[in-house]
Amino acid sequence: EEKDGKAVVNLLFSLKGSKPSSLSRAVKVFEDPGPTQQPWVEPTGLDEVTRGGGIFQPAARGRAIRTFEAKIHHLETRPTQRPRAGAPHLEYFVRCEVPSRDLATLLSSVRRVTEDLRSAGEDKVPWFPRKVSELDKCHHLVTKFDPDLDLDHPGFSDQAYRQRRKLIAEIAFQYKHGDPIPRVEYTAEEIATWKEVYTTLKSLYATHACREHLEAFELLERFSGYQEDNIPQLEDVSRFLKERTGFQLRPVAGLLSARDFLASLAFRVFQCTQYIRHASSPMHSPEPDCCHELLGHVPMLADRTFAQFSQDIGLASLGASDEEIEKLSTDIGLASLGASDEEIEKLSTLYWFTVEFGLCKQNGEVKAYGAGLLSSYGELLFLPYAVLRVRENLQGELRVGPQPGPIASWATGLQFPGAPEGSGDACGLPKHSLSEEPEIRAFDPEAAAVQPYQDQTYQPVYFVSESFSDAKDKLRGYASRIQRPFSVKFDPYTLAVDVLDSP
Ligand code: HBI
Ligand code: NLE
Ligand code: FE
Repeated sequence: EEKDGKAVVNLLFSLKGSKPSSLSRAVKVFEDPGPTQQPWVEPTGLDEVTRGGGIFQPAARGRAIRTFEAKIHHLETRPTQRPRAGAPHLEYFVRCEVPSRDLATLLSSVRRVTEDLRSAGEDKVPWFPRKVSELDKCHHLVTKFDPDLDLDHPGFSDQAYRQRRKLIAEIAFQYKHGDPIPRVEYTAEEIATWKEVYTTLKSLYATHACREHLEAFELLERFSGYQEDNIPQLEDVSRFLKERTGFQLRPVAGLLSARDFLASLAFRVFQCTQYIRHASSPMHSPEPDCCHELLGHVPMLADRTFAQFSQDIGLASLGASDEEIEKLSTDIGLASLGASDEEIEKLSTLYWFTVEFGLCKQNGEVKAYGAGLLSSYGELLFLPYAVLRVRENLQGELRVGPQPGPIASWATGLQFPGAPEGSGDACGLPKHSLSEEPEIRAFDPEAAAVQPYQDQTYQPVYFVSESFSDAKDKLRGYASRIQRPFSVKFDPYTLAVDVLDSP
């Protein structure tokens, strides 16, 4: 970016070698860190940022690079995304402002002490939101499950319900980033549906929900209007989340395209429906509704690790190309070089098996952390019928049908809380006469990303992680293997995404 003889550049690099001599050469480029007035605020991923210690003390921000009269706007270190053996494991990200005439000199000096230098890239990438307010343009709805169009929707022949949905959708259509989210006055019937869902789910959470969900749920009951007789207002809940993890809500009229939905996660924005499911099917809804968002997603988004995990999926999705983006890009004259079409599909699938239907181990028990499970008491009640199977050991042999395979070592000894009475099998789970028992596999992003899934009714397959942070680490590994001609970096100060050309 250039303005008034000043250039603002984003630089991402690692230092050549890791010996002190090269460190001291680098210091000569970014000279003399000193005190700054700006407080040190954690960049994304608090847990993985190495602070202090190196040459870029937090205090260096805001100070001049003396040699070039440059100002450092932002500076941080983070682990290298694709570490190579023997190469440095830390990357440096710097945004600085220099007089335009010094830019070339600065870049060549920095190049001397760094490798993989990447700088700001503006025009080689397809359009995607670069700052949080541009989410106003991410509003492409998918008509699947629309009560006006889908004959199977439980509200299809209920005119009053469809009218109500239109009214509430209007809030989302009018909404602009930064507006307070308008409150909805819910009807007695809507509150009765909420009460049915809320009380049943609450009775299941103690045994079925993961610890993080239980903890946040308690806070939401205390501070954000979570009660059986009250549907919480999105504005109140959004404020709660902002304080916990920086996530915020924005209202959305229905099922969004995977692209727009994932893109918003990159900015720690969760697109949240405000209407409620039809009164005739409280136990399960194939489409998101406020029960799903408020009871399933919101408590999880209040957890730091989970919030980071969700944002990582979002960041990985930015710039992936599909036909729609292709066309749009051609229309406005941009070359489209994004990741392949398939990547968005794979990331949505990954999202599905983690954020929506993920299981994790806690104290030797399997617990639900997926929002789609935590908001459907029908599916939660059914979960203990799932059978643990090992695919990895089958070595090409394909088994079809409901008979359980050998019990994996990680699976033995795990107990499902509240498993229904029945003849227990080797891993403590009851066999059931259901024709198709769901199965549970160890979480592996490569496998989960291509696993066919079900969005009409209960899942035939679930993936269980060792823990959240394990799922997060595995996902990060997966995302770093996606080929993109650029990399993205979230700036938590401006809620914007910086785009950097690859070397
Ligand atoms: N849209 N409103 C909304 N809510 C979701 O949970 C949602 C979505 N669109 C796509 C989606 N979830 C996922 O199934 C993935 O495709 C990302
Ligand atoms: N099946 C979930 C529920 O009934 O709450 C909603 C899933 C939305 C993807
Ligand atoms: Fe969801």
